[in-house]
Amino acid sequence: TAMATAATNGGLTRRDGTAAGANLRVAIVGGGFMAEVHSRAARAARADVAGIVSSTPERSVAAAERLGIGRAYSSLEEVLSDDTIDLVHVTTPNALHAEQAAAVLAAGKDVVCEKPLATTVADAEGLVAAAEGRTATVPFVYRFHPMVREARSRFASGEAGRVLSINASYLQDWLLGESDDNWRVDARQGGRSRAFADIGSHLVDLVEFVSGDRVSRVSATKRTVFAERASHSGITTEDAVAVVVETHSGALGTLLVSQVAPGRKNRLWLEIAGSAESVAFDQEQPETLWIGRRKGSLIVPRDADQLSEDAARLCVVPSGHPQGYQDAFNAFVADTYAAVAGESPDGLPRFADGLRAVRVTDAVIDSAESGAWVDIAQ
Ligand code: SOE
Repeated sequence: TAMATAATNGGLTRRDGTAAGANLRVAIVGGGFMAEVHSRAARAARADVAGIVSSTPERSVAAAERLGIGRAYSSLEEVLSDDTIDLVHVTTPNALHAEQAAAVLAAGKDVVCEKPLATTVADAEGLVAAAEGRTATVPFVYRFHPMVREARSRFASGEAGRVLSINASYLQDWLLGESDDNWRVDARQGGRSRAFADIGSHLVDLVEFVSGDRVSRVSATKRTVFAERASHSGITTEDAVAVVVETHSGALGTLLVSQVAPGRKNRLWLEIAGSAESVAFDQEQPETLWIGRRKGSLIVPRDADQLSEDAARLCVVPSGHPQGYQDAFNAFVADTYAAVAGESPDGLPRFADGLRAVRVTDAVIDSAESGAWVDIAQ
């Protein structure tokens, strides 16, 4: 059935039943949680996940075994000189992204590079230039929830009216304890910003994607709750940051980002008030959308028959059969591979979008450090 085809193709519902990755051979750089998520998505799109390289040859072998990948490369250079590899997924710590993605592009291959695309604006700009003529994408995967597309359609069609205000937050608790530690807290590995670069980048991307509006300036305050953790001391990266934003259309908004909020695991939530209706999406409850009205607010379930075409396209299983994070990831990777095949999927986050998030992140940290409003280039 059509639904079965859609499910095996990940999010990409090609009407002729072909899989977006069917002719692609891909490699993965990195051996952590994200390598696993990327490899599942690549396989869902039926790419050949041919090899993997991690931080040491031993770790590469372990990752290849764990993920059932045929070849463990001993270095990135070895991947890049393998002419049979078409595309590389970069899933390493932040500070390595720019150099590795640039090397992939220089080797004439397409690339998926994890966010934040780079730890400096200059590096991100360099990558956008280097990606000219190639497929180069960044996993802002929350764009691939059907109900996010539905929210976006309501602003794009004018149904929600013009954007008046934005209330959004992204809360997690995995760094709540002093003993919780991770490479991300270290500015040398994660970059100057931590919470905002790591999850605020998703939040801003999604707010702009849904509203169709862009942040024009920010005023931010940040906190490092723990300057000492198990294996790091003198930590300078932020655990939490609060931002007031203004948009090009004149809307106002607030963004709260924290990795020390008890009970919140991955709670990306946004509510955008349009002049006709409000629209609210919660990443932990991705199967519904709240539509707020002065009279008759309602909760819209994910039911392909009732949704915009863009949202319906991403429904891989029928209403009542929950889909979620990995499905969104699969759809992102399937659309990336479709772009490699010459298609132009709507809403595919490319390196320019990665640069945009790096610019906003930099402005947020500049503002938090100076105490002043900071403008963001359009
Ligand atoms: C950890 O904070 C993390 O895995 C982020 O790095 C991801 O971007 C986000 O999707 C979930 O949380």
